Amino acid sequence: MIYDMEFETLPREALAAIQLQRLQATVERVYATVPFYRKKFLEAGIKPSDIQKPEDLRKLPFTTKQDLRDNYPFGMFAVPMDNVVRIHASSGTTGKPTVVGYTARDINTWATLMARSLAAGGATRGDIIHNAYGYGLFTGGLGVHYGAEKLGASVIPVSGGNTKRQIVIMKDFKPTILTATPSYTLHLVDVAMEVGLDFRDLSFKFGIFGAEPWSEKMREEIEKKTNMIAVDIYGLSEVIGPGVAIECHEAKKGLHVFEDHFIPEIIDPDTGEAMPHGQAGELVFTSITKEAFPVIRYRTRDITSLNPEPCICGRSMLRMNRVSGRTDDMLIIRGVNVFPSQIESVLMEMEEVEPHYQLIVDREGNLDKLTVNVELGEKAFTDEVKGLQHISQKISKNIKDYLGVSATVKLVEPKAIARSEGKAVRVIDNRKL
Ligand code: DLL
Repeated sequence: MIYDMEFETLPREALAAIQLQRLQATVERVYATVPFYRKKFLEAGIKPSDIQKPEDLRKLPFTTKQDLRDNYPFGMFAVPMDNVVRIHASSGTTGKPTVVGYTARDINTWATLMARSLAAGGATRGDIIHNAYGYGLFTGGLGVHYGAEKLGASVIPVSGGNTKRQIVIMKDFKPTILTATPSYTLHLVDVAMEVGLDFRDLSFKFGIFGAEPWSEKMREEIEKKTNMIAVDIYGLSEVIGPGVAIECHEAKKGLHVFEDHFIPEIIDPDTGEAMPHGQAGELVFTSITKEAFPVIRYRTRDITSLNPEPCICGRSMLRMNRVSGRTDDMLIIRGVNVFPSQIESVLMEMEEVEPHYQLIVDREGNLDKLTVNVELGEKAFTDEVKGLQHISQKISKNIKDYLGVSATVKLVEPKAIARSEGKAVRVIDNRKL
């Protein structure tokens, strides 16, 4: 029995009461212990005692990634270092990494949340979990690891990389759950094939995939190639790591947010105004139980919407829809806004190409130029009549028709695009150099 599970089906009013009480305690604590928050609250004219009802959350100022950078490395911690037992960091492609800390109680909270996540994703104590998320400063590996142990499952701490050896382990240890990024999963499938193994013949039942954006089409592709049920898991280091939200394997339709620990909001990224349920905007989180590194109204830059509809699984927690991209990932190509995930959806409609792609953006004179590199699949080689030029023209036309942006499509040989052991690198924006 996983402790805390009773929060998942609470009536909404009961949940709101718990949230308010935990929020008040958190606000009081950060005001007393983190100079950054005290200063921000004073500037906004807010005292902890002003938080009297759930809507009062909106009176609090936002926290941004830049605020965390300004307080690098430990300036946002709300406890003395004596009480910090673990440190993680997110690699950040620009600037300094974001550093987060955990007390012993935070580690226990996180393990419980991950046990609940794995259970929602289909895992039980009888399962063997092949954990191919990277171990180290990244939160994926250790986050899943502690959750799996708390659940009572057997965890194989294989981490990312050494892919051929992973295939041997999968064959011999017969794991039933795979945890990895969706892009690394596709790489595992390819490498298995190279050594003459069909992934569908392995013993997996469920895959718990996240840490990067992926599309519904990508889910179909992975399920088809692996014969497992694929669920989406979401999280970020600043909020705790994985275990912020997950799909239930029953519905696979939106990710239940663990609202007894994190309060989600959706805002208009330009104005900061609250957006109604159902409308897409920037996801904001407030943590209400963390000790070492609480965050108040943290702007994630992830774009999604919230769905309050009841779910067939019986959980009363709000669902967030699949993250479609990040505000800072959005490419503006000659004035048109494009997310890599939208290009992915177009590519995944085409049988002739594989779900391995990279977007290259350059500036030629004053004009933006988008090049889509995509790998050819086997089907492209058997389809002699139409030829490669026809395929690239068709992709260009679909991108133009669906997204309104012109792109040069370059078909590259199978395996030409570098594989990642963790998060895939989908965009190379040379304009930023
Ligand atoms: O990626 C934590 C994690 C590990 C989540 C394992 C799921 C599984 P960070 O490295 O801090 O933490 O990166 C967080 O990754 O703000 C999103 O932009 C993106 N991301 C994470 N999960 C998803 C997902 C981990 N399911 C950043 N769909 C987040 C889309 C995701 N994007």
